[in-house]
Order: sequence, then structure tokens, then C-alpha cells
Amino acid sequence: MITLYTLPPAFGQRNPSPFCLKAEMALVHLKLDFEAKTTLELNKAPKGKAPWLDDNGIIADSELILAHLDSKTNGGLYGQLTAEEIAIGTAFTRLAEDHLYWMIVASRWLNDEWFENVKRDFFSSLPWPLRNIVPVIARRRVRQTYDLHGLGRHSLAEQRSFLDRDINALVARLSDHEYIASDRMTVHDFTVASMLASGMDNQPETWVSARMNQEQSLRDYIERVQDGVGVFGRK
Ligand SMILES: N[C@@H](CCC(=O)N[C@@H](CS)C(=O)NCC(=O)O)C(=O)O
Repeated sequence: MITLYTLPPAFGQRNPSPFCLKAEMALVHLKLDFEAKTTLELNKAPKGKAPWLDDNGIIADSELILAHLDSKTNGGLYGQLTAEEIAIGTAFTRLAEDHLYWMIVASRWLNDEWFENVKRDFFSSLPWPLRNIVPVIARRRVRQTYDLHGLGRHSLAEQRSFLDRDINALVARLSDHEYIASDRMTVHDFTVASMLASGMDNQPETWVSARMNQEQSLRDYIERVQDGVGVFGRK
């Protein structure tokens, strides 16, 4: 039996992690039997991050999980894609996972008011005094990582302008394509729609959610993909 290790519900979402949601979508799309186990003990994760997969061996990282599932199913995810679909899908994957994602993280963790939701959903089950200490240490790590990425060195107004450019690129692409890489749903939609769903369905809204939710075409897109696969990030 395949086991997918994923994050538990948080922020009003059944699955608050875009990377975990994408892996789940791939497993369901390929009709593979699997069990999902939720955990917040990322110190036990092989690479300190979720998701990871146990399929007679451990695969840690959603992109490596997809590659593994693709080879297990003889190209069930990438096998039928054209070179252009792969090129466009990969470029939007990088936009989503290496840029947009960090603003989603910052909007949850680095806004003082919103961080109360992170403390409640990720840390309140820890025993005292850990429940007071661990969030401070974890938040410091997020701040350092955001700074090292580079985004964290910009003012909020500048970060919003970067977000605008990402969103405008997605909206433009989806204005004349039903899906991100072409007019058919591909594995790249699992990545991009999961990222957008994580950003859009935060409760309460973050500054990133609020901007994304101004775009009805993005809402239509994430519903189209989630409905198509039958896997939803929201409850
Ligand atoms: N490149 C990884 C990224 C996974 C990732 O960043 N997961 C987040 C949850 S959304 C995580 O576990 N963060 C904990 C940490 O970085 O300490 C993948 O594609 O699986």
C-alpha cells in the first residue's frame, strides 16, 4: 500500500499545503490505491518537509513523487505531453512554487495578526512551554528564508507589485487556455491549481488571498481542476 504523508487541515482548508495537495491529486488521477497520513512532525520527515511518499521506499519532495508515479505508471503523468506543454507547464510550475509560494508563506507567517492562525493550527497541540517557544523559532526561520530568497528584503508595497506580475501572467495565460499548459488538463495543473487554491482559500483572507480572489478567472480555473480530479484543498 502506498502511503502519502501530508499536512493536517489548517486555515479552513482540508489540505493547506500546495505540495501535498498536488501529490494527492496525482495519486487520485492515476487511480492508485493509497492511504494519506497527516502529520505536523516534520522533524521526522526525510527532508524536513511535507509531502513524502512511502511506496516500498521513501520519496521526499512532490516533484520527485510525481516523477516516481509517472515511471510507475509508464508515463501516466507526463507520457502524453507535448514538448510545448512540458515547457510551458514547467515555467508556470517554477513561477508558482519558487516565487508565488513564498509570498503565500509570508502572508501567513509574517503578518502579526495572521500569524495567530498559524499558532492556533500548527502549534496549539504542543505541550506548554513548547507551544510558546516553537512558533517563535519557526517564525524566525521563515523570516530568514524569505529574506534569503530576496522577497523578504522588499517593502510590502514592492512585494504586492511582484504578486501582481505573477497574477497577471496567470490570468493572461488562462484567458485563452482552459488549462495552464494547453487546452487539456495536465499534471502541471495539479501544481498550479494547488498553489492557487492554497493562496485563495485561506480563512481568513491574507493579503495574497485578497489579491488572488479579485480574479474570477483564477477561481474558475481552480474549481475546474479540482472538480476534474475530484480532489479539493478546501473543506
Ligand atoms: N520542494 C518541496 C517543497 C515542500 C514544502 O515546502 N512543504 C512545506 C509545507 S507546504 C513544508 O513542509 N515546510 C516545512 C519547512 O520547510 O520546514 C516539494 O515540492 O515537496
